[in-house]
Amino acid sequence: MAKWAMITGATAGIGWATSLALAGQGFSILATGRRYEKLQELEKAIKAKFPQVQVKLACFDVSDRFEVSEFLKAEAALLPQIEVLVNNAGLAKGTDKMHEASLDDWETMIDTNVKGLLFITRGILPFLTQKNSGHIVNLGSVAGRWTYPGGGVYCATKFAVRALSEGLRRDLLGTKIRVTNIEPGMVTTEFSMVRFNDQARADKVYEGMTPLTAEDIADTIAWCVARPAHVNIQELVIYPTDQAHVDAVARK
Ligand code: NDP
Ligand code: 8X3
Repeated sequence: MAKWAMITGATAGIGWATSLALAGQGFSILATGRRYEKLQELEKAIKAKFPQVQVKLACFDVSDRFEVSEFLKAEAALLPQIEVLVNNAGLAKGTDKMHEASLDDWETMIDTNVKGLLFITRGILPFLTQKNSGHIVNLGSVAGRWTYPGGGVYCATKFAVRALSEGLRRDLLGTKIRVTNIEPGMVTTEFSMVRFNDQARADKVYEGMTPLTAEDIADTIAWCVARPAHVNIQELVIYPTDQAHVDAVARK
């Protein structure tokens, strides 16, 4: 039977690259996101490189409980075959100070990065516990270990991802299910454009330095997944060489 990997937020960046990387390891890919045309482009890219790989697309919002439950119902036949879940869908909105920031931005980050991850995990995990195997890879961040000005709420959501990853490992102790929290520093994706909604401001984030690429993170995720079943990479902090800390970046 095919082994499936489900990747949330596969329409761009790390999720897109991870879908390709796991397809390269022979996984069938269940790719999800809100932009259907991007999912279709991803399917074409996977099929062009790995024609034998099966691909399924599911378009929904991870932060919407109703949409998640409709997805779980629609894919009920496939869910027992999921072996790897990559909880990648996530975002930052703004870098305003807490006394000035938008409540909408806060809600979007908390609903997506924390509640979305929980809705998906709660939906998929029973299938993993039932067969006593599987691997959940969460996208945390260095922002889940250290804070920076204007990042408080985004950081809080990624601190939560770290706590949830640890909590999952505690609850799953004694099973064969692995839980990994990947914690990257600066990666060039659509992330900064989504955060600022301003291309010039987004470009400035990476000015004069060499950030990580989505493929760097995808390779790392694929490596974690490919470790022998008795090896669980629990947490992994990955910075670009030009970044020593959340707020320490070497620029030319
Ligand atoms: P991108 O903006 O390139 O990709 C984010 C993905 O998340 C998109 O596919 C987007 O798809 C999806 N997404 C966002 N909101 C929702 C939602 N409500 N429902 C479903 N899908 C959603 O960013 P990255 O690839 O950089 O980010 C991926 C993860 O990595 C995030 O969790 C981010 O916090 C984390 N991260 C990123 C870092 C960076 O520097 N880039 C560093 C550390 C961690 P769509 O819009 O189609 O729904
Ligand atoms: C994204 C990395 O430093 O912009 O999680 O918060 S950072």
